[in-house]
Amino acid sequence: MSKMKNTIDPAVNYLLPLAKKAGVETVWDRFAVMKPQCGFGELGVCCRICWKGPCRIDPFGNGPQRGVCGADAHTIVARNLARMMAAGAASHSDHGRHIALTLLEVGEGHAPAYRIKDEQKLRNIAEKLNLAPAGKDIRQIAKEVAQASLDDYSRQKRSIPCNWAKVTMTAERVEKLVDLEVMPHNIDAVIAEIMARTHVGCDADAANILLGGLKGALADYTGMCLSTELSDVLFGTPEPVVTQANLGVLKEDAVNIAVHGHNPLLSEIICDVALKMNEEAKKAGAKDGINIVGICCTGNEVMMRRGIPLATNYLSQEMAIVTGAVDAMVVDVQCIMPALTSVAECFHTEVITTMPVNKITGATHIEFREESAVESARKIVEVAIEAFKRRDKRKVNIPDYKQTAIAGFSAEAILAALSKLDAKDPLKPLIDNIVNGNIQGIALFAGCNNPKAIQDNNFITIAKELAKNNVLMLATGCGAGTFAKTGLMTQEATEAYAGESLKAVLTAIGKAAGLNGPLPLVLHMGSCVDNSRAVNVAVAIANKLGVDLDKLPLVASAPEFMSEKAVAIGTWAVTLGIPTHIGIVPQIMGSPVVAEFLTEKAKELLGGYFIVETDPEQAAAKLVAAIKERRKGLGI
Ligand code: XCC
Ligand code: SF4
Repeated sequence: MSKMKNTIDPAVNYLLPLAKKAGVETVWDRFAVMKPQCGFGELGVCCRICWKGPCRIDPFGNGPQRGVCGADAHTIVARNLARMMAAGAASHSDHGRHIALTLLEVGEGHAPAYRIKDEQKLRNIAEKLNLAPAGKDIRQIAKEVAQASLDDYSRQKRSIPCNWAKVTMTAERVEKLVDLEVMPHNIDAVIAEIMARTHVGCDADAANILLGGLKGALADYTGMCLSTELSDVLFGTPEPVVTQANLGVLKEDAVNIAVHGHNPLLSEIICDVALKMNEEAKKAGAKDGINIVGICCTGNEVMMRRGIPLATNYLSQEMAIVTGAVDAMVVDVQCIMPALTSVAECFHTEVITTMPVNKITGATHIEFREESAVESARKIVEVAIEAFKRRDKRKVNIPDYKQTAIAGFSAEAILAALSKLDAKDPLKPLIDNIVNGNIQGIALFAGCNNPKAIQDNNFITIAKELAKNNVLMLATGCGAGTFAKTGLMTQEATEAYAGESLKAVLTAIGKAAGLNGPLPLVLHMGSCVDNSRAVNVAVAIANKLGVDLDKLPLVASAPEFMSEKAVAIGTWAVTLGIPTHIGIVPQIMGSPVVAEFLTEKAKELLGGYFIVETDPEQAAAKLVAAIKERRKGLGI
């Protein structure tokens, strides 16, 4: 297999031959032997929902057109898809629940490892949630905000929308979604409802199942909003920070601890504890003490708030271990390849699982509990130091690749930068420049990597094209990881790739904000749950213009997506009215009804729609066209 087929990441290309030599099997090896992948599965027409099956529909029309129960391709495809949305919503909202419960504990005076770091933000949230915070004690506010968030998991009245969904959208959007009966009232109930209605012999109408799915996607959105906002309260609202990305951030003379997964509850404490254990690392022979690096979205979380360097994104997580320099890889939830422990067998690396519901055979399990967070973190760092002592120097190969990355662009940080241009009306300079065409539109890049695409290539190709077309770009998740690794989150990238008018605007904002040059070409907004930050910005613009989100020159792209969470995110983006590109063929093509619903009917109903395009250049052209269409609609 030629190198260029797998990835454009130079660090990965450096390590792949070494992995091969060491007999390490990687995601790309497993993908290669998996091909050809099952055609029925690819089309979404395989049903395993009951044990009369598995049933599969013949896409060519010669074989069976219905499952044993009589379900047709449309029912089967829609059910499979809705269940993916439910799983995505479950993942994000479970993460949110942990954060909300921790905030409640803090309010109640338990959980000594945590505190309220951003009081102002907590007050702002309380205001937004109509909790009348004025004059209340901050701990009382914390309790009330946590409770209002937890109510979104327990409310039984179907007519009352989730708090976080209601207060974070435009009024017009809320009304539309209530009318369509897709506004969630209770995250958990909506997820359960999807599972129930897709049980054998229930909802068989594809469009109706999909509407259920949209509600699930909005439940995902709700969980995501509260995750992000409450994390900022506990750990601080991100501000621009200069750091580095790619595997070259590992240090030969340090105890390297990689934090991987999604939830900042543990990684934040590990960072605190590690600072205090530097001396112990040095005593063990690590001249440079402890070096924490991030992978996937836990990495994004600590990068945004602390400037911790990002080692790599999803598809190359195994490669971090192949460097031979990672002493411990600490994982929490989501996007952790079960393969990690097999790779670690060839090295000294300790893979440490921390969550009772996320264990991996072969890993060391050190359970994390909020009430004893510091002890768990301590134990983890001790295990890492012990592992460092066993490190085999001959196996260490740290690729000499890393890039500068400016991260930390929360909605608040973007507004703060803009307020340097217009203190009274910070959004005005941004809106003026959108209206006059200096900025043609805004694109949000989100989502994962997938071996079906060359790693990072779709992101980079599309972004460079959009930059040329003067589109302002935001990124989250592993997409943000891509841009950080490839140097597109730098001022130099703005100089090199931005169209003239975009460059002028980014320079004006950057200079006013004291950056001595332009803002970076792509603004890092955080982890997957932080996609809600981009919605915050979009809603602020929409409210100011007095239009709904489906009128804005705003697009989203998940060019290398793979996870159920990404399915949920993409779907809520569409539901909020955003044209959303996906660069991997979705497993729905076996049903023309479902495909048409998501790409055309959705546009009529919601204003947003999916654009499926695997060719990155074509995708960029389609995104630019979608932006142009929106501008035309606004008469600008
Ligand atoms: Fe996972 Fe968030 Fe996807 Fe990356 S991007 S592979 S979901 S870590 Ni959200
Ligand atoms: Fe087959 Fe119907 Fe059972 Fe699905 S639910 S496996 S289509 S019999």
